Amino acid sequence: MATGGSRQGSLPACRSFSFCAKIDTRRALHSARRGVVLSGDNFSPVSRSVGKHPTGRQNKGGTIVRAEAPVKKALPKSLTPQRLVELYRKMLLIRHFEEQCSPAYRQGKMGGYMHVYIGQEAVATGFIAHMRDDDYMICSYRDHGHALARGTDPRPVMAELFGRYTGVSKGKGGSMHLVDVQRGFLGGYGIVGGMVPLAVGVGYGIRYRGTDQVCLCFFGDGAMNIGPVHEALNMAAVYKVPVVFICENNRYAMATPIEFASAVPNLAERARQYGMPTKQIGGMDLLEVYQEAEEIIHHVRHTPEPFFVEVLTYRFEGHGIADNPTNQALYRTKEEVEYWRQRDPIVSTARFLIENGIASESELLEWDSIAKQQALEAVAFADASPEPPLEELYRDVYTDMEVQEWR
Ligand SMILES: Cc1ncc(C[n+]2csc(CCOP(=O)(O)OP(=O)(O)O)c2C)c(N)n1
Repeated sequence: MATGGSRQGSLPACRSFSFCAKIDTRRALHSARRGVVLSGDNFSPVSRSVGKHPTGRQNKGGTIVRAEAPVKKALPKSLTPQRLVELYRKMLLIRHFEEQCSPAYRQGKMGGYMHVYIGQEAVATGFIAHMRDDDYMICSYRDHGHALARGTDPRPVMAELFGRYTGVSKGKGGSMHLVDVQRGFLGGYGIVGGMVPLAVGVGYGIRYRGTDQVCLCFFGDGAMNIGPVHEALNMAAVYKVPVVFICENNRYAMATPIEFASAVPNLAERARQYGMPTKQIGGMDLLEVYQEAEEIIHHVRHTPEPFFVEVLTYRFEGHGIADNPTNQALYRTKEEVEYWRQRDPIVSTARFLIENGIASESELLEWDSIAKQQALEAVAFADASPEPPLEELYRDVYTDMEVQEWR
């Protein structure tokens, strides 16, 4: 892999940070030249208040306490430079894919609703990197990143968003119901917390068969106020199922800051009461997520027992496609969003690659344009794909399962 060879001439006249906000690779290169520090200190408080809750609580944005040491900046032992590049390119693909989603939705190409994962890419990428081919995963409606991180082809993913027959769920699921059973991706789910009891069932199945597979279960902080999630966590610990519960705490459930909805906003602390190991980790730095995920998944695979990990992250966009900037201003400030944008996982990984001589500026730009091209191809594929035929309407509604012997 080439190192150092910069391609100054190909960079835009990128004078202001905001100009570069959407073009992450360029933003990273720009900030690298300016010497801006974009990582470390992930979770220091954001010291302002936005809204006031009827209970009198204020959204101070800063009550989350980091339990762990700040970002590690060395390459984890098990992570080769080549593998890091692969993961970086995965994050780029997720980002570019989702940047194509909002305009497509606004052009009326997608039905239903749509939530993007922009800002949280390091979480899915860092955890899924440790999945074996025969492992399982399941997640919420913010599922595009998880599918792409698992290696699902972006074209059928986009086609699913467009409601086309070539989509991963034959166009019948849409954005919130991606699935790729061949890769052990058991689906995105629109019911908040709904995937958690299902993951316990999957974990129980693994225990029953006696294999050393694991199931990764991704859900948001809002799910921690859903009753069945707590029943499921309790059962998981009682039955010692090999499930990693990954709570992606992006601080908001729609427009509700976590402090308004959770009496104990430290969710790892809450989950600790279920008698399983828990940990709170940073979710904006790919290297940190990767390293922590490796240890956690290894533990669950070999112990086996469940593990609850709260990953502190942030979504840069609104809750969903209808959550516009005017609405967002009611519950969070531009400064808060900018604070987290400064910790953009794509930007900090790009800087790591450059500063450690793993990639050159021209390589970063090339990978960026390849990822964008893949996203555009996915849109073109979806556009050109047929709609499901009418007779598909009732197919797959109930399974045509043959009764087989168990085990
Ligand atoms: C059981 C249930 N209650 C309410 C809703 C409406 N709803 C959709 S998303 C959402 C917020 C969930 O927030 P969180 O779990 O933190 O996930 P995030 O959107 O932050 O990823 C709510 C309340 C729902 N889909 N399901």
